[in-house]
Amino acid sequence: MVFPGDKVDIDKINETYVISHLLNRTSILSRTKKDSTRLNDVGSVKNIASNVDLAVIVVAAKEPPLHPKFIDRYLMILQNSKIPAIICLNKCDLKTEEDEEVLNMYRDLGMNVIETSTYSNIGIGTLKEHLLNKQAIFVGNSGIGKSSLTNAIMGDDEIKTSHISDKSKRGRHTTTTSKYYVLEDNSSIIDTPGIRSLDISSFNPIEIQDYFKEFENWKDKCKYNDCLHFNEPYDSCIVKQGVSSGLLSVDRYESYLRIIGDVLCEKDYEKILEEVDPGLKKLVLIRKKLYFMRIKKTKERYKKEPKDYASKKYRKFTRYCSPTIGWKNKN
Ligand SMILES: Nc1nc2c(ncn2[C@@H]2O[C@H](COP(=O)(O)OP(=O)(O)OP(=O)(O)O)[C@@H](O)[C@H]2O)c(=O)[nH]1
Ligand SMILES: [Mg+2]
Ligand SMILES: [Zn+2]
Repeated sequence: MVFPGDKVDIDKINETYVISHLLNRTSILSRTKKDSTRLNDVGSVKNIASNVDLAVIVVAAKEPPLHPKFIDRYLMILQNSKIPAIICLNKCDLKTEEDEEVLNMYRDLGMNVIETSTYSNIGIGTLKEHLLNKQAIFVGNSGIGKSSLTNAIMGDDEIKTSHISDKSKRGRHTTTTSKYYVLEDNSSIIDTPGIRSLDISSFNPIEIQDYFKEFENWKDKCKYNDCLHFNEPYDSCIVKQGVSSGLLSVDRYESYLRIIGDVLCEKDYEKILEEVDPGLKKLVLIRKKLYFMRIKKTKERYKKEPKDYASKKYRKFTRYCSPTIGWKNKN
């Protein structure tokens, strides 16, 4: 089977091009079993793209509010597949101070973070520069503007985009299959459908902390070398002490606990949180409360303001280019 980004040899037989040979892949990005989308393919392993040089993890300001939990699973999967990643905050026209805090945390971790707005035409040139001579992929939840960004970069307005579902603010899965677009200068973009939750249950619990770079200088000082930094005695765990003292981010720690909950299959996040020391748990819950207050504020704003974006009509067709077939219009 071929996937977006595959490189192939083709033969021309009677005016028809056929794939004669699939070249070796340098990388393959897959979603594993339990990832859920609306598309009912839960339970299957699905390859998303091949030979990806750069993944752009697209997140959006405000809808819903930005939280590391939307980024960290992607970072784990990409790092595991050895695919370099950058973070792109789209809808920066809606950016709040809290969003800026989250972004700065990733900047401090050495990540490349850019900000874009397809509405205000901000950062599109910068994003385009990152894509130069790369086979790039846009990944992220539904409704955050991956297709809108692809439109903006391609300089046309033909890719189907949609408005956020009013009730859930979750987006509606407008893009249903990955599509490959060729830019000039040996560059290309693979626009992917939004994934609601990424399955990371195949990761080993003790490995999770390796994806939390800021834990690096702390974790070796924990008393137990298999410390998972949640239900071990507080005195023995330097990571937990780091979070309590404000030197490590509570939001990232919360994201870490969620991932640990997923990986230790029998436990969910709530159960994990029950086992965390009361003081630390309180700290996490306060942040969570603040997060939900921001969601409430966003919802109220949507009630008050006219939904100009809702009137946007669905585009009639999408145009895509397959590396093997060429340009095609699709109804
Ligand atoms: N405020 C604001 N809204 C934007 C921006 N870019 C896109 N949107 C809106 O966000 C909504 C979702 O955009 P899409 O491009 O369809 O999102 P997507 O990530 O491709 O969604 P899926 O295909 O479902 O994964 C649309 O209503 C866009 O108009 C932006 O820069 N600012
Ligand atoms: Mg889309
Ligand atoms: Zn520890």
